[in-house]
Amino acid sequence: MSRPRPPRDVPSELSTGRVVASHGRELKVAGSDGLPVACRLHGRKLEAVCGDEVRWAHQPAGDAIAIVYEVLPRRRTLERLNGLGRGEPVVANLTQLVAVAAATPTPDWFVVDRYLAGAAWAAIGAVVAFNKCELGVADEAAAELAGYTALGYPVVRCSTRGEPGIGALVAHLAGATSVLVGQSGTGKSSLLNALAPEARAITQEISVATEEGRHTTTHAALHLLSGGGALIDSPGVRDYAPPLPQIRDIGSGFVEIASIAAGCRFQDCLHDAEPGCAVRGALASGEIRRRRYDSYRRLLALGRDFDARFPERRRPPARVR
Ligand SMILES: Nc1nc2c(ncn2[C@@H]2O[C@H](COP(=O)(O)OP(=O)(O)OP(=O)(O)O)[C@@H](O)[C@H]2O)c(=O)[nH]1
Ligand SMILES: [Mg+2]
Ligand SMILES: [Zn+2]
Repeated sequence: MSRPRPPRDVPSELSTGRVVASHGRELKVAGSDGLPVACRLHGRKLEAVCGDEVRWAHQPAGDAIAIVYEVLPRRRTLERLNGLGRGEPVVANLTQLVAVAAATPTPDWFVVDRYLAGAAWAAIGAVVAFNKCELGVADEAAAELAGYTALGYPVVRCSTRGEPGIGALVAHLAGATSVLVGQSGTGKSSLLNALAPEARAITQEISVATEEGRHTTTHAALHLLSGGGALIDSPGVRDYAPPLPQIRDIGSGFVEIASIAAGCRFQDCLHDAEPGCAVRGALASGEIRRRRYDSYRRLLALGRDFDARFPERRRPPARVR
């Protein structure tokens, strides 16, 4: 899709800024002085998400709402898969994604895997954070975290209420533009408040009845960190899927599968039921973790389902520009 051209009636002097909050057509844009300005998107074709760089100007009549005329090209964008099988931007111009799980609610590691795969496909760095550690870390969670460490992902244990604190997370955020993602109620907004106290993000106890978060955060918001870098808080999810590549490339979102796949008998092996599959061999020997392989198989099934429903997905996308 081509980027909409700037409209004709644009003021000659535009400022450049970054979207720090987006509510549909209404945005908050921080300029070079860091102060947020209330803005509205010009024209229906423009779309902006938190983290976007935009060009904007005050209205001549002195209207309190300024106008965003242009959204600059995005670099690394976190996207989610929409119902039509396409990617929809969630936050733009990131360097790093922090997948947050916690002692409570019960972690859904498949969600973590899908964020990590999505980060890999979008060339965004990824960190796994395990919050509420002052409550203790169950054996199952400790095994999953050790699994991510073995794959080379930085794993950070943290707590906003006690030991081990947030120091290890601070070290990973310095200088980066990061987004906190994960299930509702894992403490993303609480971590943001601990890291950038002026953020004053709303937080809420998880439900006693369902032991799930209450989906307290409804819009992504960006805050500057005193140690340099920026942190974006995002709404918690029940589930997440990134836009999927062609199904033969889904294994590239799983580092252990990608590194072993070269040993498969067939170059286009999907590590499903093919003979001579090195990945399934590694699964049998315990070199690849069963839960991660299951995670891969779930994404493969999702890819096949989308291929059946949207045949155009099977063709590599036409090159734009
Ligand atoms: N025990 C414990 N509770 C925490 C910790 N961090 C946050 N919480 C609590 O967990 C609950 C959920 O925290 P939030 O920060 O609202 O969670 P969230 O991930 O932003 O949730 P959504 O916005 O719904 O995605 C709140 O009651 C927090 O006080 C922690 O380190 N330990
Ligand atoms: Mg929140
Ligand atoms: Zn294979």
